[in-house]
Amino acid sequence: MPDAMVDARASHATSNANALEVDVAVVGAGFAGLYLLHRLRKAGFTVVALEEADDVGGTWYWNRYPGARCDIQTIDYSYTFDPELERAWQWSEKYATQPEILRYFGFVADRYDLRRDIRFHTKVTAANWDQASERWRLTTDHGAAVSCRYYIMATGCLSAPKPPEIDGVKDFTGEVYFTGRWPHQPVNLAGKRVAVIGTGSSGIQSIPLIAEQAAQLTVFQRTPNFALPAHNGASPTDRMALLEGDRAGYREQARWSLTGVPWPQQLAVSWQLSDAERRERFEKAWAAGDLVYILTQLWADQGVDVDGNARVAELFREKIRAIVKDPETAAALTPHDHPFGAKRPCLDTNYYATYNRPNVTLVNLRQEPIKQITASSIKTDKRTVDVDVIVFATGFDAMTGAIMAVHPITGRGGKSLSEVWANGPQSYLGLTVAGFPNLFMITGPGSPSVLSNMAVSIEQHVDWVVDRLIALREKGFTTIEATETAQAGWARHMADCSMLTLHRLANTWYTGANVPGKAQGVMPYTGGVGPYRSICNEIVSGGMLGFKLSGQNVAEQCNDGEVVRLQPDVRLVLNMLEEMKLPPIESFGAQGARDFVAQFNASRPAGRPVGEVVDGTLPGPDAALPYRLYRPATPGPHPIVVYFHGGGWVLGDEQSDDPFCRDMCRRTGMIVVSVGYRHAPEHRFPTAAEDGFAAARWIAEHAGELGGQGGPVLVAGWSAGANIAAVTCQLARDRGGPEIAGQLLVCPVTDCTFDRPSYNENAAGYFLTRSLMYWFWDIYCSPADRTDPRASPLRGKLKGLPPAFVVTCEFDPLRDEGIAYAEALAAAGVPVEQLNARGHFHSSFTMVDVVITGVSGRVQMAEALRRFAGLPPGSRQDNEDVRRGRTAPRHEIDAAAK
Ligand code: NA7
Repeated sequence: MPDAMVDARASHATSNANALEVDVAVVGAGFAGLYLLHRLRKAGFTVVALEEADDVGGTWYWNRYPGARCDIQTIDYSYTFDPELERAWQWSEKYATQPEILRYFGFVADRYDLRRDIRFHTKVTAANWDQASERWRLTTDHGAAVSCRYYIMATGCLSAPKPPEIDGVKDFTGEVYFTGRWPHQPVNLAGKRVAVIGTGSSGIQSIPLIAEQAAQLTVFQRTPNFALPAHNGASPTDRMALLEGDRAGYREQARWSLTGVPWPQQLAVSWQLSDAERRERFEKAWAAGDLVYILTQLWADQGVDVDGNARVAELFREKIRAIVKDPETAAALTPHDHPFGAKRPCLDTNYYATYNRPNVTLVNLRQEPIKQITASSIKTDKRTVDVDVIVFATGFDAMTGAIMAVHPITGRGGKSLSEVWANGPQSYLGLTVAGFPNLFMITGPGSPSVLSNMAVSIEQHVDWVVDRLIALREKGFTTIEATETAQAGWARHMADCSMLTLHRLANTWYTGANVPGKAQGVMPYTGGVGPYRSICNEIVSGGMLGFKLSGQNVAEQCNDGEVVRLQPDVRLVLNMLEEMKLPPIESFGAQGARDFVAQFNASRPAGRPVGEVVDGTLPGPDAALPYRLYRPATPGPHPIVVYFHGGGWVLGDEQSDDPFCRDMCRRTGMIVVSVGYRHAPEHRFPTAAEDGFAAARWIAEHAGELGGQGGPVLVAGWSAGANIAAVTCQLARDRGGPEIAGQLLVCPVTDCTFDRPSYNENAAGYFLTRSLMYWFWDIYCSPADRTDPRASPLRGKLKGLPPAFVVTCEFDPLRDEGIAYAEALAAAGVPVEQLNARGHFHSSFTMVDVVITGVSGRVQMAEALRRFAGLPPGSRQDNEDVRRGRTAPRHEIDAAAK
């Protein structure tokens, strides 16, 4: 009888038995399951936990391979819900071993008397939602079925081991071990020929210890990994002092941090530091032996920018080359195919040095893949390695494996979770799935989970779920289910977040790439632990946004909607500004507002290096105007972009958009000349417009002297600067030049009316407010002048203008007048492309290296400028950005094409 049929009969048998009725069933008795049990019981729910193993511990029960340790400092990898528990348990080492961690879970289980509600040796074989009774029915391979109101998967992210996927495994007659299912009895490898397949954390932790025992160790490596020496020992005194000095404060900081470990956010960017400074920081991190530290504390751009990351990766590679004596082995061990941190880096003890031992050989599977495993050997394209033992350290079907693959889960209408997740996991918050009422996942795909200190993320999820169940009970609700709208919104937010970090650039178990045939995509939430927590809290304070709640005796409640519509980094910026509780900028007066902007700009990341920056003056209509010229590092002459800064015709100067000008200079490979036009109230309309036009004409006429190409120039601007750029194009057409090849208008002011919807929808809360715009207009221009096309270019003649690229942002009062201008240009026969940037605000694109999700828009702007100048598409990196979907959708207006 085939296995599947045996399984089916077994399930059928248990499902007919009398079911155990509980409020909540929890699957798993690991870190999450134990805490769930404790909290649920305390809250008065009846609970059973079902656990396949014969004791508590979850992943720490199974992963008993030599060298298994935690790789987050153990003081951080602990329960924090009970200060008494914290005082009662002392870790013996900075990174505890698996036996010590398992003892800890035993200690916790005893302390709260948890075992009495855990059914061990019990595998759930199926879970079905019964709509009539509004309960889940679980069948198991041991004991009665379970009927529960709520079903909580506390199954862990890395608990379903991946099959070896290598031909002939079953033919091998020697000993076979899996790191993720290591025997409980001692394994004696002394004097044996051992093969280890896999060099992730498990391989890297176990290889040095196996090498000490085995006669001969052959390591089969598919992808080299970055491994940092743990420097294990006692917990570092500085971290202990921080924790013990203010335990509650330390824990709270962890909860609101990005990773779940309290380290400050780095502000210095890599290009601001000298080689020596970078090296010093790296050496300090190497000596600290802390993954979270080295992943976050070197420089601000290390995890978000390819160049900033490459600087870390290269220093790492130097270390590997210095430790490993054989250059060929060193080269094979050196990772080149992924950014540092995009694949889970490892923490090791003597890993690289192990390859200097005479009994250790590395086989590089990239050069000689395994062809077959025979009764006594592993054969590659180039050699046959005879072995007595094979250790598979080949990892897990991560994140979704334990939830989806282990047993069928059938939700409302008979829909199975594996169907719903066929193209990748869909969830709301990584906690719930639409169509699966009353089902929760602890640290499921879509939550920070494996990209965080799991201890913090588990506690946050458990607390959130149990608090919700209590609230539901109080209000008489018996079902809770995510809506499709909320879930689709979360998928969009997840996709936006995945643009923040470099995880999407590597093929890893984070993306499902390690399992053949698995859908690909970044599965954990990359927006950070603290931001995630605040979103979960917002959902509650927003009346359970995105959830449908129902109960027999209460009216159904559904507060449908998307929880985050802003880009994740825009949300952070706006939250930060809100916390600052600034008075309205207009209340400062013109000079006060200028001082504020200067101070604000001083605290932003410095713009990136360009070939040369030159300050100068040019003759304006009746006064000299300052300018700042940004020259690319490439040989000239280059086309010239005349740039006008933002600031409502009142604020800013030729330097105030410095990072954006540098970014455009680098991406376009063109000279950018930022013009210091005169401001109101000292110089009211039409001074700024006339200065802008005069500057463009002078720059075009003196292109050669500036090192630029002769011929047409381009114009660009942001906000009021985009207004000046648009006006300049109209004046240049009407006044006989200069010739302009194209205009880039970023969030332009184009009209003096305030009745378009975006003015009301985004009147406040997005930094540029409606009242600030009123103030700018009042200072710049009297009502009588406002309809002049030099103030409101939308009211001018648009025929015959240069091609345009118009950028508008969703959460900007100026959005609709920008769109109106693009549409009017198109209607007038001007070739125009439009970028409607979803989730962005007025300042998104000029906040370079702060609003990282703005990169796609900036890539498109630079490409548009290059097209206008007749240049081929830009750098490979930029094209790569576009190819990898880093760019927001753009649409060309039909009329323009004609
Ligand atoms: P990982 O990190 O997934 O490592 C598995 C390793 O096994 C990795 O080097 C894989 O190479 C390799 N592998 C997987 N399948 C094969 C086949 N078929 N042939 C050759 N090599 C293979 O799992 P770990 O158990 O080490 O660690 C899991 C997590 O636990 C870890 O990240 C920590 O969070 C704790 P690949 O890189 O896929 O090319």
